[in-house]
Amino acid sequence: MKQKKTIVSLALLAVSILASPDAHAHFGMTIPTENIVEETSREPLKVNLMFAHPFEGRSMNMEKPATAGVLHNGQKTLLTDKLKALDLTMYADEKPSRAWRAYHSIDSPGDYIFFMEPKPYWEPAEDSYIVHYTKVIVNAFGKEVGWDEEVGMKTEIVPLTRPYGLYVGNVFQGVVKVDGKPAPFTEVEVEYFNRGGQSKVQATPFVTQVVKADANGVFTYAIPKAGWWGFAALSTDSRTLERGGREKPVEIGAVLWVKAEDFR
Ligand SMILES: [Cu+2]
Repeated sequence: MKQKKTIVSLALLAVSILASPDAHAHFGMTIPTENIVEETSREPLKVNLMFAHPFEGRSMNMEKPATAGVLHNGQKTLLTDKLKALDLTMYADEKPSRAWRAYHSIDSPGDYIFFMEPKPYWEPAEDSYIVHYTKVIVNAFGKEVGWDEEVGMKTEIVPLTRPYGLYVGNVFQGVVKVDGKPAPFTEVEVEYFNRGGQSKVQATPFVTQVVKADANGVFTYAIPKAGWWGFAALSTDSRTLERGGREKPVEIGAVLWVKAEDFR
């Protein structure tokens, strides 16, 4: 009897190990070279567009995004056609994966919201497609206007906390929206961009922090460490996509990246 139990738990362990490498916590990523611009530069700002497991240090090959763009002073500029393909190694010992880079001149004051809609990514471990509508906000020349505007994506996190100039320990809040309406009780996964793999965890649950939005779609998280943090609010799309003659679900994520710095 005891032996049977051991066999069963070993089998479960094997299943969880097999399933784990790609079962959790994918994040669309939009990481700019800087998120606060105070001086004019001749060089355009670079924004890397990626698809990865930000803490564990594995990135996926990403097809060219369906849409990439920037919202500034109420005006949307599409950058899709000008994206440059990159083979990026984000973590130590990793094979390079296909990522994309957007370039945009930061030449007038106010906030710039960079956003992307990737093409659906097939994830066999979840028997599902994944589409992460991802964005990041860059502040320019001291004018703090625009960060709480909506891009109007299928699903989107609208920040309630100003998403730049954040100290470590600050509480961050945002509203999760789907089709422009608050999405109550949505699960939000939170991950640190563990570039270079410097940070280690005590146990698996530390990799991806999980909070849920409240009845108004508002989630809250206190940022514990300096660096880039991603929030991914996950829902299931009402549409399905066909694969091999079968209809498959589509996980839609509203992803927002913010950067925190130490108080000095
Ligand atoms: Cu993956």
